Amino acid sequence: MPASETRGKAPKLSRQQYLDLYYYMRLNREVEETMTRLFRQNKIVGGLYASLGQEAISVGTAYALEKRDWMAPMIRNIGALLVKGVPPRDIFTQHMAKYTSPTKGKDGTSHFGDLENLHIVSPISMLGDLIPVMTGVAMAGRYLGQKIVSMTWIGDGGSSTGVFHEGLNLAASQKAAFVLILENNQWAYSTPVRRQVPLENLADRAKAYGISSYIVDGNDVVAVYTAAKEAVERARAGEGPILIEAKTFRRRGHAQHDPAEYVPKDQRAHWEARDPIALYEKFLAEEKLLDGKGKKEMEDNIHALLEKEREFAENSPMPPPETADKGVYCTGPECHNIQPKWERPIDELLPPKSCVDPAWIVEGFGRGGVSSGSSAPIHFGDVPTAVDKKETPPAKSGTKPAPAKKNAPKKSARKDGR
Ligand SMILES: Cc1ncc(C[n+]2csc(CCOP(=O)(O)OP(=O)(O)O)c2C)c(N)n1
Ligand SMILES: [Mg+2]
Repeated sequence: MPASETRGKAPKLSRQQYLDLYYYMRLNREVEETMTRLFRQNKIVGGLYASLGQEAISVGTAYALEKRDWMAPMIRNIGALLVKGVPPRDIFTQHMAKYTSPTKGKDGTSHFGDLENLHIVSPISMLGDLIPVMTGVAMAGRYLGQKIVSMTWIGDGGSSTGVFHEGLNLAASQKAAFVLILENNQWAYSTPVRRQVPLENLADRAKAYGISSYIVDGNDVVAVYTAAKEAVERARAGEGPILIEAKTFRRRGHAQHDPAEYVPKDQRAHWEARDPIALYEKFLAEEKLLDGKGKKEMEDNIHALLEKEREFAENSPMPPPETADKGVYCTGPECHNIQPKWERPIDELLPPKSCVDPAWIVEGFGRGGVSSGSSAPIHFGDVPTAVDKKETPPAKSGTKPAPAKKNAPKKSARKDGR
């Protein structure tokens, strides 16, 4: 049995939901194709990162969120921005550093958010840093009495940063309603995943924090959505954070400048034959959810929308020079005026109510018990172990008793006598 749970129930999506997933994957791909053309025309100011072949992850996971929920996308999550309601023109103007962009031309990539309406926290370039930030968002939501879930994404490479572990530990110990999507696209820049982490499944990282995890086929949008929906609802119900490893492949280089010639040809061929949009089109046709006419209509709508949005972006002005030093640092209410949205009485948090029922004791803490999955041999100097007591410790529900006797190191094992 792998460390992660397999997803249980069969998906129950309406026809419209199936079509929405298709629409957003197509929109995601077409937005990026439009930006590739703009990049080649030298109209994109910063780097351009592609999520070609990973659209099912951005779309399927973000589609599991409700309007009230919060997310923080990474560079390959344009699909998640679109699902949450960001218009394509914001993505174009932002990458072209136009004055009409969400950051008024201050940034050339996807470093923008919308705290007021869409509940999007701006990406941060430092890999992993969004994990504690979004944990904090989930904790704040609970404090205010909102029933929100927060979500962010991380790559296989980013899952080896220190802050990934610090953040996930914080989320686990706080039981934050937080869902982390680990996009294992096999490469971090030019480093293959197997050369940077000695794990078969990166979902196993969840074991270290005693949290649940899932592994999904990241090229199957229905599988991604189903796992994400289940995780979001479990987190909302108070089960704590959940990690989802979505296995996929980065079909382009790290960014436009990288031809990715280091990728083995057979690996590329394997994944190109598993294009998430082509796979989903086959599914939709087999299930009679979309015919040729419906597909053509959707394509025409997407092309018409993107034509309009691209024209808007191209015709927008660059920022006036005198605005260069404005809006760089938050200066308070004239920058943004965000007030906490209390959804429970503030009284609950004030003494004496807030401190009537402290819970200081965590069951099993400090006794060396295992937290999830397989067991480590217990060898605590100051606590009598099963070996000392010559008995097997009682199993916690869902965990096996520690095989202490067999695996415990022998006291006289060291030849140097230490
Ligand atoms: C803490 C930190 N270290 C290094 C970088 C530089 N950097 C940006 S993206 C990247 C590779 C990330 O690989 P992965 O996490 O697998 O995501 P992918 O690009 O595959 O989506 C690196 C090393 C960074 N932004 N932050
Ligand atoms: Mg990667």
